[in-house]
Amino acid sequence: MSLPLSDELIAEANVREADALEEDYAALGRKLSRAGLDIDSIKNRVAGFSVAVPSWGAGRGGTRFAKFPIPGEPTNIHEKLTDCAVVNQLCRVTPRVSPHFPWDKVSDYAELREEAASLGLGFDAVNSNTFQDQPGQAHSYATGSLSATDPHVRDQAIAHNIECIEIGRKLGSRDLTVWVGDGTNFPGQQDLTRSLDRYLEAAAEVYAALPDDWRMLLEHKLFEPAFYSSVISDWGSSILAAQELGDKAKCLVDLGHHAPNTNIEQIVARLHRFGKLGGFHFNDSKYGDDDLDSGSINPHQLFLIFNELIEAEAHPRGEFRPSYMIDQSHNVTDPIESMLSSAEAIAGSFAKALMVDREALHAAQDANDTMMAFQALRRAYNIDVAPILAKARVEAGGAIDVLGTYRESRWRERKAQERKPVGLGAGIV
Ligand code: PSV
Ligand code: MN
Repeated sequence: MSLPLSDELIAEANVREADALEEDYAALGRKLSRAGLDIDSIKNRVAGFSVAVPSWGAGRGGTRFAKFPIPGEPTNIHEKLTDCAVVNQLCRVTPRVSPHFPWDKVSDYAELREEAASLGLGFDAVNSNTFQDQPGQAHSYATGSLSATDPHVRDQAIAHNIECIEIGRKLGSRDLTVWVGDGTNFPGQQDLTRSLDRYLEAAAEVYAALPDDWRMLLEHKLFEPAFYSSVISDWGSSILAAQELGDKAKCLVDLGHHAPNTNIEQIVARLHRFGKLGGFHFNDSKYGDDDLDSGSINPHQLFLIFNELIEAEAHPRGEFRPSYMIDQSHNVTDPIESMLSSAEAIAGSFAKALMVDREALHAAQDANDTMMAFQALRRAYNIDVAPILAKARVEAGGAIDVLGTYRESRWRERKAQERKPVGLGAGIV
C-alpha cells in the first residue's frame, strides 16, 4: 500500500499531541466509569465504525449561480481517490468511496479497484445519474428518466442503471443508489399517478438485474430540480416503492431531502420498523438541500439519528445493514477539510449515542418520566467524545489533530503545482 501522506509527518505531529491526549482520555475514562461506562469498549466500537465519502465530494461543489474552484482540486477519479485516501489516512473512519456514474467512468474497473486498494480504499454504493444529459446521449432526461413518458428514455435510464450494477460488481460494491430528479414544475404537467406507475415499472427492470447479495437503495427528495412535484418525493413514496419492488429494495435517507424541521430520526425508526432502512447520505441543512457539512447546523439531530440507529441495532427487524455515506457540496471550503470535519461529527454522534444509558431511558419512558427520559439522552449528548475519537484514530495509524496535520502537510498547495486547473462555471453536485 502506498498512502499519499508521509507516515513521519503524522507520527511527528502525533508526538506533540500525545501527552495531552493521554491526560484527556484518562480523565474522560474516570468520568465515564463513574457512570458505569468502560471507555475502552466505547473506543473499540468507534474503531469499528466507518462512513463512506462521495467521490464527487472531493471536488469543490457549487450552486446554480456559480462554482469557485480552488487550485489543486482533483479533476478526475484518480485524483479524487488520492484525496479520499488523504482523508482516510488522517481520520481512519472513511475507508470506502461511493462513486457516481458516468462522472467516474474509466475504461478498466478492475484496475481502478486495484488503484483504490493500493490507497487503502474500497468502494461503497454506486450511484447512477439520470438527472443530467451526457454528450452524445441518444435521448434527453429533460422531462424525466425512469418515469419518462417516452419509453425510449425509460429504456435508456434502465440500461444506465444496469450498467452501474455491472461496474459496481467489478469494483466490489453491493449497493446501487438510485436518485432520480424526475418530477414536474407545473400543476397538470404530468399525471401524478401514471408517472409513479412508469417509475415503478422501470425500477422493477433495474431491480431484476440486481445480483443476489445486492440492494437497490431508493433515495427520495422533496424538491429540486422539480419544484412542483417529485416522483419519489418523501419517505412514504420511497417505502411504498421499496415494498413493491421487493426485499432487496431499501430506502436511503439523505438528511437534506426533507421539509424544514422534519423529524428525521422518526423516519429512521419507521423505516427500520418495516425492514426498509437501507442507508444514509449524511449532510446538514438550514433551508433545503443545502448539502452543508454534517453536524454544522444541527448536531443534535445527527445524535438523535444515531440514537435511533443504536436502538435499531439492538432490536433488529430483519437485517440491520445501513450504508453510511457522506453527500455534501463543499462550496467554500477545502473538500478534504470538510470531509475530515464531517467524518468526525458523524463518528462523534455514533459515539455519543453508544453512551446513552438505555436502561434508564427505557425505564423513564415506561414510567412516563419525560424529564428523566430526556436527561438520559442529554447526558450522553453533553459528553465531549473528542479524546475517544482521537485515541481510536491514532491507534489505527491516523492523526490526533486531523486538520492541523493536514494543513501541515501542505497537500493542497503541492497539488496546486501538479494538477490542471478546474474551469469556471456553475454546478450543484
Ligand atoms: C441529489 O440532490 C443527491 O442528493 C443525490 O444523492 C445525487 O446522487 C447527489 O445529490 C449528487 O448530485
Ligand atoms: Mn444524496
